[in-house]
Amino acid sequence: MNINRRVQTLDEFTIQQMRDFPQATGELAGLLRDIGLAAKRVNVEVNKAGLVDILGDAGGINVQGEEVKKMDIFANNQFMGVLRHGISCAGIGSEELDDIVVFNDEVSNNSKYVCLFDPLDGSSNIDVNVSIGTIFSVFKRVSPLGQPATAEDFLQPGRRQVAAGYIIYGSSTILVYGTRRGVNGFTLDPSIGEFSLSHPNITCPETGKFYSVNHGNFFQYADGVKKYIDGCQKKTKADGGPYTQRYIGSMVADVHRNLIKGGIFMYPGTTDKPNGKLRLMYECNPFAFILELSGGKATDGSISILDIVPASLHQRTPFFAGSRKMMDELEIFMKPA
Ligand code: P6P
Repeated sequence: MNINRRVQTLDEFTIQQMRDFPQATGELAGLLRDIGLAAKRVNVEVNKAGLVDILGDAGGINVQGEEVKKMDIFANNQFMGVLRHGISCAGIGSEELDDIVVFNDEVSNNSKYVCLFDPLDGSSNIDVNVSIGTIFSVFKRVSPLGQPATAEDFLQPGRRQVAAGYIIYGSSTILVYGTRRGVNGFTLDPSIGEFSLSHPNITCPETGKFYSVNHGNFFQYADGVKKYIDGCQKKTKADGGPYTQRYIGSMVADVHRNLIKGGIFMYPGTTDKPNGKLRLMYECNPFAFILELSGGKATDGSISILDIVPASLHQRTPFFAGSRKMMDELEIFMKPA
């Protein structure tokens, strides 16, 4: 066995991408490396969260009306700090911040991109050692360079993302991101402290056997959703089943499993929350971008997530995403009668 298998680090991979595309300025590559650096710093704290006073509630309530965990704040500050002091990002939007933060210094105002993120998704799982994650979305600015970034730079339809991805802090720590050139996954190698290419050219299987949904809300779902879930439970070997219901309650972990193995993830609207729970700009858009790039699909139940024109930074949307054939079957059930 070749124990010296040449594995590209994230830095080497992004630099190779620049060599392959000489017209690239390197700003996007730099931004992705900045995100990798912040992720390594968050990973250190997540991995020892039980040992330091960083568990539990920070005492605040965020704009979502959710208890803010100390780790949420720490993660938010790591990503915001690295991006503010980099040379590629003019400002950020975050689940943890009521409004966008425009960096407004000479270098940042000349940066081409803005970034949105959920710094620590699934944070309710922090105290019980369930995988959690960071989700990020990158847009090219529409406002003039040299000026501070504006709200319009952020409120763009997801189809205009230039990059998007996530980090899972789990049994291993993996960073997955997609650009128009494809989706690639990098596993953090503790022996060298670098994200190393482990999942080149990720493609979402066209079908699968996992369906992910919170059954506790079943009776609040629309009839088409209930009929589809009912159908999932009745699948036999003859029609591609039997299916398995897997729902971790951590979007990053659930969607990542379905991306790799095939499956469908659903967070439908309910009678209590007609727009569902998940946020469009920094949860649904990034995953929709990655799924469409890798051959999967993501909708709000009627249109592609990527075609939703955002009205506000923290707006929510129903979210259905995964293997194309499973999504196509769901759409048959959801078609208006
Ligand atoms: P529920 C975590 O709080 C989160 O935002 C996602 O990571 C996860 O998929 C979802 O909420 C779980 O929500 O209502 O099923 O507990």
